[in-house]
Amino acid sequence: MNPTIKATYAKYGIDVDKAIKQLAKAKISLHVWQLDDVNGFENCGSLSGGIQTTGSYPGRARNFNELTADLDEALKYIPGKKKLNLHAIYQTGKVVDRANITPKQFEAWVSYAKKHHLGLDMNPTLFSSPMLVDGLSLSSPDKKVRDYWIKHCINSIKVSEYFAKELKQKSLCNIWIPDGLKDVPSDRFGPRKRLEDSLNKILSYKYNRNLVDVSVESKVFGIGVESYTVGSHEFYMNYASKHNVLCLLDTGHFHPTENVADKISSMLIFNPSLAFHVSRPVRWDSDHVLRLNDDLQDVANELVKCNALDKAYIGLDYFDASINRVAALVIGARNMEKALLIALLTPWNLLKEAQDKGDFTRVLALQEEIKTLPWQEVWNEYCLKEKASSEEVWFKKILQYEKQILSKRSK
Ligand code: RNT
Ligand code: ZN
Repeated sequence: MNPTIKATYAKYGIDVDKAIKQLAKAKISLHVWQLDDVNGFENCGSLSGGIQTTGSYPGRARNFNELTADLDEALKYIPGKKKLNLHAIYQTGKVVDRANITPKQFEAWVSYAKKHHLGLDMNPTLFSSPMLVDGLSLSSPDKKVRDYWIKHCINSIKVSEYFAKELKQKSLCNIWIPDGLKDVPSDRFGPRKRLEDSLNKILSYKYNRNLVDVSVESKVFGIGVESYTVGSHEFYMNYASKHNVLCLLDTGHFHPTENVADKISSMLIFNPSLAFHVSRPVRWDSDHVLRLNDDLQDVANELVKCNALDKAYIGLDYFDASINRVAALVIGARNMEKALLIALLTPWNLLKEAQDKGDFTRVLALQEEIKTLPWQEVWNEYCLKEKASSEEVWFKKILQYEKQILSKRSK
């Protein structure tokens, strides 16, 4: 590491080597669904549940072999510790009904994860299914529908336990349901009461809490479900603290002017941990690729300031079908890492001290001053150490991959 860069940061009390070490330990869970437009391997028809991918860039991964080939490529360019975030629709081998998934359908993923030293996280898939009746799953008025999804969720938690045991690291099982209504509801209480009851039934399966954390993901609205979302933030925040599960904050699931980063410190005062789907909403929950923008930086800053890097689950969640999907995964993941690095290179002690002294002029001056510190030099060093290519190199390599592999795939 260039000694002048180190000295520049040392003036602010920042140890660059320590920052790099901390970053190398932070786990990012890469969402496999960016690579295939959330299709999965079940052939379950079009995407439903109020989410949508837009674009028709060639080269979508159509099966396990193609998807893992794309992952092989992406992983080369993403520094740091990684997990893969799976959905139940990525079951492999002979497809079984979603309610009946077992570890067997995920063995191929475990082998892949072992080979690449990855962890695995799990998500039951409660969308893109004929059992999503009138847009409702766990909150459906029909007991058969609820029971079907309860079974699916319990089996997904079991798959998570299997991941954790095999890979010797904790696995997150995150429950997101699309349930909601297009127009003004006659009854808001009933569906929420049924959702509470379904979740209680899921949690009556006593999973090993040393292996698995269960999280619940709230949302504000979806396409076609604009007026009411059963699993709102208030619903899950209360449910999670009462039942000792984690809240998952998807950064695209709040009102557009709400600051999601501001929620982190409050959540961590009352909860042992927290989970994330880091996304980028553009005017709505559009799931654009992460940019290194102020919103992302704010989230990374709060995670570092709250000392939460080793306890929070950081998963990515976006899906852009209008550009090279492998590049999309790499760009977003590298931006997440960059934001964390910048946060780790920030003199929070000095900033907090100035705030507590009421010296707000100093706070503002310092906040602006640190923006021009040479974090890119540290980033290059980090990528070198991690054997992840530099900015100029990775993009060229992905273009070659596109030419040789992706462009040959038919739609
Ligand atoms: C949808 C949620 C959910 C999905 C993925 C595929 O709005 O964000 O997390 O995006 O699980
Ligand atoms: Zn999400």
